[in-house]
Amino acid sequence: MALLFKSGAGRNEWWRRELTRLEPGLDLRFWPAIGDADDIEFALGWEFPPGSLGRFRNLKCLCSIGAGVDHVFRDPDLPPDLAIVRIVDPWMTNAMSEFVSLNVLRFHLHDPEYRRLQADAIWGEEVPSPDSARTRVGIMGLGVLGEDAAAKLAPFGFPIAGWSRRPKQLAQIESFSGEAGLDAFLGRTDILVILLPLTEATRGLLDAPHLALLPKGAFIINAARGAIIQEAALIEALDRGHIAGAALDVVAAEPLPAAHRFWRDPKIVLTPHIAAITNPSTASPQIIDNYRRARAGQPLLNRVDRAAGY
Ligand code: NDP
Ligand code: OXD
Repeated sequence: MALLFKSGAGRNEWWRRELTRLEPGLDLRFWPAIGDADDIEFALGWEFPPGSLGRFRNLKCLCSIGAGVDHVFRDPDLPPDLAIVRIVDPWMTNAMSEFVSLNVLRFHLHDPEYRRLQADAIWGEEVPSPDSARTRVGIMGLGVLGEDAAAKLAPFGFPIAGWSRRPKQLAQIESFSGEAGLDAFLGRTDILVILLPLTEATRGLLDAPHLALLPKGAFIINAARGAIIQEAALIEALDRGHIAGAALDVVAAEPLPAAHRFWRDPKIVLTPHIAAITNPSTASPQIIDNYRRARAGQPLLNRVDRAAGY
């Protein structure tokens, strides 16, 4: 049984070290050096070319090398019965919560305004004191990442709400859910954190009418997928000051083209999709666990719900 690996992230040797340390006899094949396609029973990776997985007749499981699986569902010829799993790793979850906390605190503490004052060499300008009890944080997506970010932000004293597909009961977090809860959730949110998967239901969800529901002067942090926000609507909302600023770790077209206006917009803080990068050292144990489970026909960990798309 061979494990086929494909990733463009340039960490192949690190992955080889970790995976073979845990499974010394592992027959590890690096895309595109596949060998006999019938040997491949487990695939681990990012963006296998559409249609390519159908040729592996003995493939039992596809593991996304990240938490997101939208790249998997872009393949219209994905074998219909293929089991799909994803990475759920406390190390990665903590990294995301650090990223979210950095940016929530950045906006809450008026950092964009202080940067502007610094650029103009102005000392002592009066900026209102921040009060965490009055900065309402709203987290779209209360899954593995959203729930952890909410729990880590709560001790600062922010009123925190979350929006998910199904209602939740979480200590200190107000729960909104489904289409019925979306408008009220946005209307009470000063700092919006996006931690949703990209699915048919969430693509383009944050359009002009939904952005207009946020209070004037709201901030947005998108660490999920760029295509969840309609970028033209975001630019328009930033230009007229309805949205005061955005921290974007993800954009609709990655890598962001050099001519894109996001690079130069002073209201945007950009990072290149690094909020929570999969760590081969901490992620490999669950991958090898799933590889063994797939071989033994046992239930897999971190299984993706194909009907829901995440
Ligand atoms: P989970 O699957 O654990 O959580 C997803 C959450 O989104 C759930 O709360 C789910 O609701 C909610 N949700 C899904 N669809 C809808 C919908 N239509 N309406 C309302 N709520 C919805 O995912 P993770 O927390 O592990 O990851 C979230 C995303 O973060 C990933 O899909 C990936 O795209 C992105 N990501 C980005 C990284 C980066 O470096 N920038 C790194 C890792 C992940 P419910 O609870 O009811 O199911
Ligand atoms: C992921 C990502 O989904 O890196 O893990 O975006």
